[in-house]
Amino acid sequence: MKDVITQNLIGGAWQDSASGATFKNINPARNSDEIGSFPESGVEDVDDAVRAARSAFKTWSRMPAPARGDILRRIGDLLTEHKSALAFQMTREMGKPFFETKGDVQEAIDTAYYAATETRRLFGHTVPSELPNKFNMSIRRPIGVVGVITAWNFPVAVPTWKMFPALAAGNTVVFKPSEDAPNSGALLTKIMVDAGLPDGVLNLVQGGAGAGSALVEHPDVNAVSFTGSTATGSKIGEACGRMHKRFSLEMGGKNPAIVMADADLDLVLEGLVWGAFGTTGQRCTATSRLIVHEDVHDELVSRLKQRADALRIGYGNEDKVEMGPVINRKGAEKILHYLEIGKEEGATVYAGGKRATGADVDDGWFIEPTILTDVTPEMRVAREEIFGPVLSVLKISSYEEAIDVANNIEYGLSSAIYTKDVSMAFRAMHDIEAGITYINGPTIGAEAHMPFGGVKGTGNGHREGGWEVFEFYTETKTVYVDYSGRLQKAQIDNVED
Ligand code: UN1
Repeated sequence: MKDVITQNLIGGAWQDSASGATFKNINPARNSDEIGSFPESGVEDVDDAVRAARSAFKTWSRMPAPARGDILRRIGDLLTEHKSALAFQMTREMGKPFFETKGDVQEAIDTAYYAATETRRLFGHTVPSELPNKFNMSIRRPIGVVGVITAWNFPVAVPTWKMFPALAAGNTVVFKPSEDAPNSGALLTKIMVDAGLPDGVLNLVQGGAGAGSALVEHPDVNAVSFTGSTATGSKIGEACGRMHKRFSLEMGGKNPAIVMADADLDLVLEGLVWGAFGTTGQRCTATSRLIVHEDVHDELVSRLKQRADALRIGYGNEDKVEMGPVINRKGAEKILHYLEIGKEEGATVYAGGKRATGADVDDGWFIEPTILTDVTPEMRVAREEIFGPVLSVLKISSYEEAIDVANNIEYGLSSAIYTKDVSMAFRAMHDIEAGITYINGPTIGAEAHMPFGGVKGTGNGHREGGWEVFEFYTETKTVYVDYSGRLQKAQIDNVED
């Protein structure tokens, strides 16, 4: 496997942007380590990529779905072969520790094998007709060319959540990775084409907002799947709505972990450290609110502080590092700004709270694992997504209050409740407004074969992952076969007035 690929892939040819423009990407843990200069693509590049995808669609969509599944299986095999080398480059590019980027690749492997098996299902329905000698069924058709726009925090897994089911269903793809993870996207693309995807079935265009909006606005792109910020998602939704395109949005979260007084605090502690500070808190599923019963509040936050203070921060490709940097200067500044807002609102910085310093971290964007206590439900730090290692702690005194506080936000992606009370756990499964609820586990850790997505401001009603994502990537075709040999009029011939 190559270490770095700095070109677009259009119709099977690796190439620079038409204008020759590039953007630089650096290692967030070692800013002096420049990864490369990648094509800053524009309308012309996107147009070429969409044209290639459209022309490949003719044969790809007609290939038997299980034959497409065979290629997906080979992609899974190649990802397995290159797991460590790919993970190393991902950590270098976006910062999370090597053990986490290996998990990211594993999620892609699981998604590949799962999508391969779905190519042997892609179920439709057969149902009785209201008329004699007539057969009714629905089948699934691919949509056409799909635009895939993704974030940097899961630079391999999340693109595959979109591309693998899209390809399995017979669509072709134009993929625009995040500007902060272009190399991971390019290496993934190379593995996918090496596994046998025909030219034009998958096209890669690197770039920022310009490339993204060219893709969304292209009249020959039939569907767009996006993971990223709420602001960008809203713009994409507006454009797609105007152009009658199908679109799937995965956006922000402010995920609560509710801890009731009867919870196993040792288990809670492990779950909070992983949920709040894993991936440096930069998951859309990260635990960003701890909603804790007053009886166990003090003990829990003090034990949590000890664990947060002891986390080993550094460059994720080095041994024993537990938490990496945040993605870039802008990300770090946003987090620090929110800490100022929190203090002004009356929250207490109970642990962390500033940029980390030291020989090991001075050349990167590192923020200390931070715990804010005395947070109340109306504060901005309790309601807005910070996307960093910051946990806001809210104290409650009953289950009902916990649910009210948990639901008092515009988002609804993931959630958790820790309790030994079975009835309370089952009530919470229904009461928490979120697409995902974990019982006695952290808010992170979705599995590839389960539906993934959020309610309220997090998304627009679609699910990724699992079987439900195939609904998004297919159109239903209804087919009637009349073998009576005569004209039969539905709603008329079978009704006597
Ligand atoms: C994301 O942050 O966009 O459930 C995805 C999880 C991961 C996926 C996160 N498997 O935390």
